[in-house]
Amino acid sequence: MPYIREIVTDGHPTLRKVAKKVDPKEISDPLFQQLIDDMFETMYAAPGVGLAAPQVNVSKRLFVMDVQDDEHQPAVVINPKIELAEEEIEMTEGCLSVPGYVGEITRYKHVAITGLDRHGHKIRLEGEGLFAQCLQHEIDHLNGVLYIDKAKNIRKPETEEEQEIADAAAAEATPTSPV
Ligand code: GNR
Ligand code: NI
Repeated sequence: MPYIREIVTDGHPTLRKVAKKVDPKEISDPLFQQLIDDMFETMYAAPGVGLAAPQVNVSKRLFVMDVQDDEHQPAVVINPKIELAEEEIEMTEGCLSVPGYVGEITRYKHVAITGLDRHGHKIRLEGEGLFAQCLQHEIDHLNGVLYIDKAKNIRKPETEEEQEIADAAAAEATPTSPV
């Protein structure tokens, strides 16, 4: 049975490590499958739209994601690689490992990544908006990077929408208009 794992927060050394590539032979291991199930359970309980393994103190290159829109299904991505990144925009962001804060960060609007699914099969994911933002956020975690390293105007949330992002709830992040 899946269980909710503890999410570590800023200051924990695992969040600052470059996570190790997963050996494809490990994917079929029941303990690895359990990790994936537990990561989904933990992400939904938080609630969050994504969760990277280092956030549950496992320094391996995988994350789970569910942005809960009509276009994208829940996904686990192992050993992700960014294949395409287009058009920089500023977005409001939060993180389960930095609870209670939001900030403005420059992200690519449109990205595509490849990686392996839970069966070890190659997958490719592509999208925009929160989906693209979340992919970049989770890959940053695998490289020991937190959004607060790159963001500006890190603050306690001031609006209900910012509050939802700070809670890392599944709030559609709004691009800040340059006008
Ligand atoms: O749940 C989350 N919401 C979110 C909102 C805006 C930008 C990024 C995110 S990711 C976050 C979950 C998390 O911390 N994943 O690592
Ligand atoms: Ni995060």
